[in-house]
Amino acid sequence: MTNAQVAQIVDEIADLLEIEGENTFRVRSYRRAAETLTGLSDEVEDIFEEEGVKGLQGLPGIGKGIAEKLAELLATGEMTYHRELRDKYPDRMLDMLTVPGLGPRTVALVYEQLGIDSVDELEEAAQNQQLRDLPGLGAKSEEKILHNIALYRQGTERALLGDILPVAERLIAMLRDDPAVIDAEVAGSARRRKATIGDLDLLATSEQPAEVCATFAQSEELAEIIMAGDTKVSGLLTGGRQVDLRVVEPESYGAALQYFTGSADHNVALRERAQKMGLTINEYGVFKEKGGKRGNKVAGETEEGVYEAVGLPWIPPELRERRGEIEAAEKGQLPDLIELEDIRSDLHTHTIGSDGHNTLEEMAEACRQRGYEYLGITDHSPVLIVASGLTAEEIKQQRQQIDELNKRYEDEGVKFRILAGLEADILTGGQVDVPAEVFDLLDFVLGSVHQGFSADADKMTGRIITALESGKVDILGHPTGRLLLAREAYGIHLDEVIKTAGELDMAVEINAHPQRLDLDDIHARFAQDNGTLLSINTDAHAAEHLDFMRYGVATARRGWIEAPSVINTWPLKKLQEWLQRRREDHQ
Ligand code: DGT
Ligand code: CA
Ligand code: CA
Ligand code: ZN
Repeated sequence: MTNAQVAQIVDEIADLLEIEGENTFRVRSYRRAAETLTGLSDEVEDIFEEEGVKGLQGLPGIGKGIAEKLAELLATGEMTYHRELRDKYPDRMLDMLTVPGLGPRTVALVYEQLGIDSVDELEEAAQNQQLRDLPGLGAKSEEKILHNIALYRQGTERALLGDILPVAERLIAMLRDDPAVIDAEVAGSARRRKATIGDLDLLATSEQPAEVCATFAQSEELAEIIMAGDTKVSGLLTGGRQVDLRVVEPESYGAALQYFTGSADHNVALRERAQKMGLTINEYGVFKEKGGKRGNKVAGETEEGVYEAVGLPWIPPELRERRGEIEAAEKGQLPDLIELEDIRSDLHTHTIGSDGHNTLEEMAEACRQRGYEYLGITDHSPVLIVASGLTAEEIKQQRQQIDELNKRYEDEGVKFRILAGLEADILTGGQVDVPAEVFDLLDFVLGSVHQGFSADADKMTGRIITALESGKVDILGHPTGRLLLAREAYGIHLDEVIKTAGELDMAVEINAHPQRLDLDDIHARFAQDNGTLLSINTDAHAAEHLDFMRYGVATARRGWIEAPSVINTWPLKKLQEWLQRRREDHQ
């Protein structure tokens, strides 16, 4: 258990006691304990392991009673006292406490006076003006509660990386513009480029932290301030997502960046390694232990220095998930990760020919602006009428248009080409929706499933493998059909599909659309380990969607992917040879 998790349980006890109307002294003792745990630089788990209950009792604000309860929690993963308190109230009542600005006293009040035990009921009561007559509340508070419930609703789920990262980068640019700021970085899961983000963590370094915090708290990007201190500001973005800014001194900036980038699991592993070397590592720096006491600081200013102090090269944030990165770093075997600059084309794009917003020429122009060497157009196939799939006749026309444009590029000496592709539906029987008379006209086919999602995993797997074995598909598009935060992946034996694709020398897509990121990092890594080729594509339905490429590359990096595994990092000639070979093999 992380300190944060333990602290959260202790804080919840304080909430529950307050709801119960316990005396403020007891409530405060739990709050203090939670604060101590949150601010602790060592792991409470480690302290308990090494020094037992005594070690816990030695922490500021933690007496015998709380220490014993913590010991039970750390030893068994559960705390009887907490569970018994929790069992007295429905879970949804505790949800009420996560509404911004709603504290235990108000929750207890509406529960006792009106029997309200959920956010829904509270909202209804506020709308019906039933709260204004309660002691200490008024018409203003009803309005505020309704406003905060709206924020709570928007902010409950995780957010897409694609929605958060642009905001994060704006905030970082704003911080760097502040003359009091020396440097600033995104931290947490956003820096690790996880597909979804719980809350946004930002870090800045300055000699005047309080000034930086005050300026930041006034920013228009923040819809609400939860907490504004001298070294930390917590607030809500418009949309309700929480953002935490921490401001540290330059001498511990690297250590803080390392610590707050996480993941918590990676940090635990790094700390264990440090311990074996007689070092202590926390958000302030790396320290030599002297006779059990913390001694000299050996690193902290830079992140590189922190890793160097424990005998490791710097590890890219995307790898920090405790998936073998520390062992690889130790052996000098970190992957040479793919970068956005390695991408030479996008092989899954749409035009106004089917359901896209831009013309062929506009898409090509946008790709040229992004420095690409070629572009694959993949409008939908005939069967997908809802997305205006192309008829065989329209496919022929598009081929002609592409030839004309390519001719023009050639005449003008422009080093850019368009490939005629098709996003062919994989039908419920595993047939690939490519009209026979146009198959030879196409440079490549991307096969995707768009219907029959409810089939069981065996059926879906069989259907996709039949399609792959037909030899008509070169790239398997968005292999699981997942829509992050909206739709689960369909049932599929993905490892089997990836292996089959590998055996057939096909590529499997990492769809870069922020709502898909499909394959995910784990399966992308499985593909590469298995020798199966990948293709990172945006599925752009408009020119600006081409910028989603960065999220696909981020997912690939989280999956340890190196550029040669990804076919659209290859020069056009190499890609064409690969496609040619595939055609010949299947004749
Ligand atoms: P999220 O917000 O759920 O998308 O994921 P993170 O990774 O951003 O997690 P968050 O915001 O709770 O914490 C940010 C980083 O701070 C986390 O990646 C590692 C570090 N951290 C937070 N609490 C603890 C803790 O109790 N122990 C350790 N070792 N690290 C922690
Ligand atoms: Ca976070
Ligand atoms: Ca956080
Ligand atoms: Zn598509």
